[in-house]
Amino acid sequence: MNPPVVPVPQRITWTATARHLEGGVLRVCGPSPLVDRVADLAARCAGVKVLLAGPDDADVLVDVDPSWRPDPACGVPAGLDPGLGDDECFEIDRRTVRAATEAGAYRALTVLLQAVTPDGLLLCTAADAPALRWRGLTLDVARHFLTVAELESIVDLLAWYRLNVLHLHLTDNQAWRLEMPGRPALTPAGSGSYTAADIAGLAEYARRRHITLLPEIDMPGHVRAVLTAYPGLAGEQAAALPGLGHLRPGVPAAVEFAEEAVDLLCSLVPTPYVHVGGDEAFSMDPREYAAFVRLLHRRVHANGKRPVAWQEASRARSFTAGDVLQQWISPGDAPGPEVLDRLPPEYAGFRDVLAATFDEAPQDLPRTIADGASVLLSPSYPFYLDRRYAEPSADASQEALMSRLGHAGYPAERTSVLYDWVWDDVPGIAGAQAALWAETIDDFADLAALLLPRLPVLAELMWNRQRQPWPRVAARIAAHARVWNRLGLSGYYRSVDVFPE
Ligand code: TNX
Repeated sequence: MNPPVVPVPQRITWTATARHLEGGVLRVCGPSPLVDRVADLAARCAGVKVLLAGPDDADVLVDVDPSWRPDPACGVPAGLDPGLGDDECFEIDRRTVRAATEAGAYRALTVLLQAVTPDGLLLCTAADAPALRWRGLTLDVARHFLTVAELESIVDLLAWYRLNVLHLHLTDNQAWRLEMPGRPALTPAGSGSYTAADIAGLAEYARRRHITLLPEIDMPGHVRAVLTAYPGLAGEQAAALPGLGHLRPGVPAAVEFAEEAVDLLCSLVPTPYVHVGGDEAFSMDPREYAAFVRLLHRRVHANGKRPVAWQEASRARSFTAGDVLQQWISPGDAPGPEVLDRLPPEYAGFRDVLAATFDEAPQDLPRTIADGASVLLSPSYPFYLDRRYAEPSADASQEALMSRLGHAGYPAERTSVLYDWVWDDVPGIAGAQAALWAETIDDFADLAALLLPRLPVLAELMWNRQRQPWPRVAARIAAHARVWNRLGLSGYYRSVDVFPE
């Protein structure tokens, strides 16, 4: 049997029986706030009705018992306790769910929702724990704005796949999406932006699904939108750096702006983490870069929060215990001489900075771990979702998509091959995170085509280190197309790896 549960639990045995569900309704006996939250997800993702029930008429009994202990055979989840590391372990014994926390019971109930069929609830015994504690998705809402309703659908999708972090990349060269008091030029009316209340509301929507919202303001590079809105922040560099530009530690107005931005960021969410960017400051002197990262980290710490930052930020040596570095450079990413010797004019003076970004990459992870911080794995291979599919679509009308969508610099890859990736099991890993960059995305259908069907494959890698034969994985994932349709993601790529003709 291969019921469509994704990620597949580490240990699971299906019994050959299903429990008939009266009127198609799943009746759950458990803490009522928990059952309400599961009912919301069930309605939105699957159109399944979940009702709170007493022990006598329940289909499923939930036992949240703090003294319950997970099956050691599932291993101890790797990663720091990030305030999202609530114990997510659980066991299922036919109609009974046991966990030490509501988070664990919620994950178990999402497994059961995926086991509801027209014949009823498929019964199993299962013991499960995530391989990695932090399992996330980075979404680039700077290059392509998403409405709050669209973001809520993405949060539902993450919950469906037992992921637990949504990272919003809110600012970049092309746009700044977060309204900032006293800085109206950053978010002109009609351009698509979020208020602090939008972000707080989304964080609460996510919290109800045991998902942490991680907002990012990217500095000191990737700030063209800021320098265009407030040219005074550029100091002397503006004219010299068309198209690039960064915030400099020696420009008091720039430092003041950065501190305002960090304070705002820290006020947005109740959880411990905020992301302060730090990637690809290619036009910056490395010492100025390090000084700026240090002041960002200091400001986050002063707000009582923990910084997350992109890989190069490791070089500033200001990460402390509990902070998180997001790796992004994959060994294949370093530009060769054919690229470095033919840089576009605005990069011409920065060949060395650019080359060093990649040459120094192998030291970043060990250094961060030695500094006591943790590493979030987002190497572009396999985690960047703006990589083209190497396999065709079963739907001829999607043929043109792969000439338009995805980053031209990354080799295309088959979905089935991405599944084989494994990580080095070194201490200091916080977890892993997929990333959907949006330079090539025009609408929600484009987004769906890059996100699906790959996200569930990556979610499975993060939760479960075991590998099944690909056809079994594909069959489980293919059964979810109706969930994607319900969430407005009907533009998913009809990859022949997942939907064989
Ligand atoms: C690199 S990885 C970026 C993004 C781009 C992405 C395209 C990283 C931290 N920065 O600005 O959107 O590549 O794949």
